[in-house]
Amino acid sequence: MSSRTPVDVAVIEDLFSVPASRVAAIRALEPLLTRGTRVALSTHLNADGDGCGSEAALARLLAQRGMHVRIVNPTPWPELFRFLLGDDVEDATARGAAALEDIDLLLVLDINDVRRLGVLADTVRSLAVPIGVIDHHVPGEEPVGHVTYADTTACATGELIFDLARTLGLGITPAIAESLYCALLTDTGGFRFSNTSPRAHAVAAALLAAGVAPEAMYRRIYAQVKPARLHLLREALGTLRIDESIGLSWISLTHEVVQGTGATTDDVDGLVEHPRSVAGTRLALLFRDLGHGKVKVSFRSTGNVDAQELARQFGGGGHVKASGALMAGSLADVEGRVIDAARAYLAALPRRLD
Ligand SMILES: [Mn+2]
Repeated sequence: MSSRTPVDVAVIEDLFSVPASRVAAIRALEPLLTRGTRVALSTHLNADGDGCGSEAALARLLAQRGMHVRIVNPTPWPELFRFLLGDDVEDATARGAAALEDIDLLLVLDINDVRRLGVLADTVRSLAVPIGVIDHHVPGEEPVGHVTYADTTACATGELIFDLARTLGLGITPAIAESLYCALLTDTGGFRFSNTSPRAHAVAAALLAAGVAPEAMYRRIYAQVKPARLHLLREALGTLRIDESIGLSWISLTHEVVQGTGATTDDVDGLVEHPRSVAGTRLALLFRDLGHGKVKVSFRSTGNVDAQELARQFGGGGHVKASGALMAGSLADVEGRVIDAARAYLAALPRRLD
């Protein structure tokens, strides 16, 4: 785009209208959304902010049409997104597949692969009622729906739910707006990822106009760090070593530190992103002493550095940019061996950061 070419105002205004292909898909789904219908909403294993937000919003929208709605997920509703469920939304997840027995319709959100429905998959495969899918992913190996309303250009499934509400003339209440904002906010990484389209912001603008308080949403979703995680981070950063000459950064955690801070494995897992974020780093390492003569090593790389190739030297593996290995020995011993190998590997590799 040339910096001297002005943007057509009509293009900007178009951002607020529902794309024609979506209107057609919504009209195909509409005959299933009738008064008195018992509908279950489901989403993938370990529902994320988009899955939960889309369900919480759609449950309320379909209730406006006089439908009887329940949520039936393969795994429990995450505590982080509990605030999206009010007294007006029924979560029947605890009843398992039995909660699907008497439904007239199933709507699957934010996935199109029956295998990602986990414990519900077999029941869903044998359901005799219509199944609709609302999703923004490329379909998986075992697509599930009879009627599909999908668009991979949508930043989140929540954007598609918003368009459904607009097309069917349903009201965006403050609770619905919050749920959809949660969907957009989390799936775009706080409006930072490449799916942060102009329309993502247009829909977010409409949701703010409908009453969402952005700071409150930020605090509820992102300002939820447990003190143990920060204590662990302080200890971890105290061990940070950086070799700028070859682009290698690493941190090490003793068994005592992890135990002493009360941190969980989840807390430890993301720590390697800190050495990885150091400017000029090509390879980041995290050493974690498990306390029984074993050390877990995480390898994270950028550019042309193959973390997997290095991890394989130590009996590990994974992906090109993210790998791991479980090694026998003391922390100091394992650290020495891996750092030596990493230095040799990086020294032989031309520098390319992209
Ligand atoms: Mn999504």
